Amino acid sequence: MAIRNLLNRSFVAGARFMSSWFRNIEPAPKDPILGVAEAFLADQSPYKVNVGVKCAYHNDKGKPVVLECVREAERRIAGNQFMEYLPIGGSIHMIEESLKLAYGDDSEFIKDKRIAAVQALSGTGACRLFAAFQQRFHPKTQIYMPVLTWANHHNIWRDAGVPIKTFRYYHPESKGLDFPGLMVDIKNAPDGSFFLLHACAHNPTGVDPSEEQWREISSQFKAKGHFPLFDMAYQGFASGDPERDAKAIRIFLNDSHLIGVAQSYAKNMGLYGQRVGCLSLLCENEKQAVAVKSQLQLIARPMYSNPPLHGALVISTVLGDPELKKLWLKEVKVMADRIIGMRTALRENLENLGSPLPWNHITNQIGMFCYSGMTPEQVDRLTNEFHIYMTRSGRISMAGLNTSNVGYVANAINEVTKSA
Ligand code: PGU
Repeated sequence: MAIRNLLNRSFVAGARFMSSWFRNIEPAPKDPILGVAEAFLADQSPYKVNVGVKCAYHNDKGKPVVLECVREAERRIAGNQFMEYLPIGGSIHMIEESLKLAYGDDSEFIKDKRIAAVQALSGTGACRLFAAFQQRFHPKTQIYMPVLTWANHHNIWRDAGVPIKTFRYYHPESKGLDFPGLMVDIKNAPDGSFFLLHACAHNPTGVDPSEEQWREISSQFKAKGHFPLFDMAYQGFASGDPERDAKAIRIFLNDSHLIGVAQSYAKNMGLYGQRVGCLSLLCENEKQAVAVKSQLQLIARPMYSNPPLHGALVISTVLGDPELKKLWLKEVKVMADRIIGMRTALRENLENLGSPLPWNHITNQIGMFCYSGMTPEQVDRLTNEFHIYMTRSGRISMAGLNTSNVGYVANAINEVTKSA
């Protein structure tokens, strides 16, 4: 009896100790982006529209899409014998195909084995791996990010312990690129700085530099010895042609830069939930590439040991088969064209409604998002009065618009902005 009391008492004391450990933990602030998706799900209105985040590509009927090339790849890999672990660096085939997409089918850098590359947990994982690598091997160097950028970029580099600086990018008045500001900031950054660049379809602004501007950016990088990491989460989604969307990277390669590339297949293959991507770093020679890859693996091993298999098999099956790759290119173009069509429709609807504001930026911007220029208060009205959900930054995910809801959304936007 006495022993049981003693045991009980020490159990209670132990429990008190454990609970006090958690008692000091405050709830984390809600993710400003993901809260929008939760509010959308809770809304019972039949008119509700989601143009917020985690807003995957939907077809014109408002239905999520599994690409035909992916369905066919899944049929082919069903029941296959590969259920074992991938190596730490991931699937060699998936990596090979990813490098061809980013660096070009006939890239001399691939032939010369100058690229260190590992499979990553989609675009986020690729960025995070790079940030950890930067922190380990260039610990005192900050990373320059554009104003604006995908909000999670800040979390990724902050959690990796890398100091963050910013450079001018978006120009709110023109709703376009602040090119002079950008060039000055690149010039004024200390030599050898690290820069995060969006390869195409900039998120959240939809504003990309022109080819000529990329050339100027590249030569200024050269003069300063800066290192660019290209985040390429939307290859194919901007123009409908993955080759064209890799233009910025190809310009930098032509100018003999060493670069990093973070690739994601979430959007362009519709593999959001499979978490498949690739991080690659172009080195000076094969020896460096071998060393760099081994160090990337050393960082990945204690984080997640090795990446998941299924998405990698899908990618290597689609991109490794000429017929399936052709089908994929066709399907990417259909998705991009539908989005481009929705830009035109949204702008035309607003203009036909007699909106007093200019809306040309809707069609000037490119990719999945339109940075509308609406204020947080106007977005609140869209949500509260019209059941239209988006981030308070005014970013519209074009993937959520279709021929049935674009008129409704345009009308609501006109209502909340016409007296501005
Ligand atoms: N880089 C950029 C520029 C992105 O926009 C995103 C996703 C990623 C990387 C990461 O993509 P993965 O899904 O990890 O491949 N941005 C989306 C997804 C929502 C989110 O916040 O995760 C968006 O709507 O902004």
